[in-house]
Order: sequence, then structure tokens, then C-alpha cells
Amino acid sequence: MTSEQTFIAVKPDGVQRGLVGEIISRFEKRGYKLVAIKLMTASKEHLEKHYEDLKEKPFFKGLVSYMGSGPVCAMVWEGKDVVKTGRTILGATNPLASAPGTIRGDYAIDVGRNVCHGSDAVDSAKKEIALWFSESEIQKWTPAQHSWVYE
Ligand code: YYY
Ligand code: MG
Repeated sequence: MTSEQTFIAVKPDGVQRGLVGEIISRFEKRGYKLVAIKLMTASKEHLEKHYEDLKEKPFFKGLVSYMGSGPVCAMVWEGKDVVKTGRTILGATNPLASAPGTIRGDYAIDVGRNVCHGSDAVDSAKKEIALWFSESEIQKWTPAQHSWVYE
């Protein structure tokens, strides 16, 4: 099995709305493995780095201020094709375009309050994981269910 890792975060609105458990649950139930998790209020500098590709966008300043307005639940999830599948589990960036059954499609309306983040590619996942976590915070473990999820 070729495994990969992705950075998933419950944004401050998701934390405030009590959606942390629900979001973790969707990844767990799908069969993915949680390898790192922490609650963190990110600094402006940290968020500017996290979203550096978007720094020219008109919504950048508001995005950074919203993301730093309270704790974020930062996580690393691991498993087969988890970057792409993670994005599918989150839904489209604009919640109004997200299908019901996705996190954003079930719990969000405005794009600026879309409750969760997920890396968009394997390379950006690596960069984001390195920004949010030190290597010692990432666990190596084998879930008991592994052989019941993968053939
Ligand atoms: O990766 P994803 O979060 O789905 O979208 P990005 O294009 O990377 O934008 C990051 C973040 O910016 C998005 O989740 C909400 C916010 N945003 C916004 O406030 N207004 C937009 N028109 C586009 C994105
Ligand atoms: Mg993105």
C-alpha cells in the first residue's frame, strides 16, 4: 500500500461550533489513521506562511484574521490517497457548491466560514505538515483495524 499524509484543520468557526468531533469522526470512520493532533491559536506570521500562495488575493487579510481569531484543531491524517480523498470529504471551497454529505456541504454556507482546511496536493501537504508540526509530534502506529480496511 502506498500511503500518504495530509494536513487537515478544523478552523476557528468549526471549533466554536462544536464540529471537531464530527470532523474527526468522518476521517476515522472512513478508515484513515490519525497521526498528529493539537489545538493551536496560530499567529499572523504562521497563517501568512500557511496561506502564502494566496497573499495577492483580496480576501487574504480577512482570511488570516479569521483563521487567527481562535483555536484551530490541527491534524495529520494518513492512508491511501488521503490528500485527494480528504478534499472530497471536506467538499468544495465554496460551501454552497459543496454536495450534501461533505463536511462543508453539511455544515457551512459562506466561503469565509467554511469550517475546515485540507491540503490540496501531496507537496503542499508536506509543506503544511512541516509548518504545523514537529517530527516528534507525528506518531508512527498501526491501528488494530488496518487489515480490515486494506486488502
Ligand atoms: O483549499 P481551500 O480551502 O478549499 O480553498 P483555497 O482556494 O485554498 O482558499 C483558502 C481559503 O480562503 C478558503 O478555504 C476560504 C478562503 N476564501 C475566501 O474567503 N474567499 C474566496 N473567494 C476564496 C477562498
Ligand atoms: Mg487551499
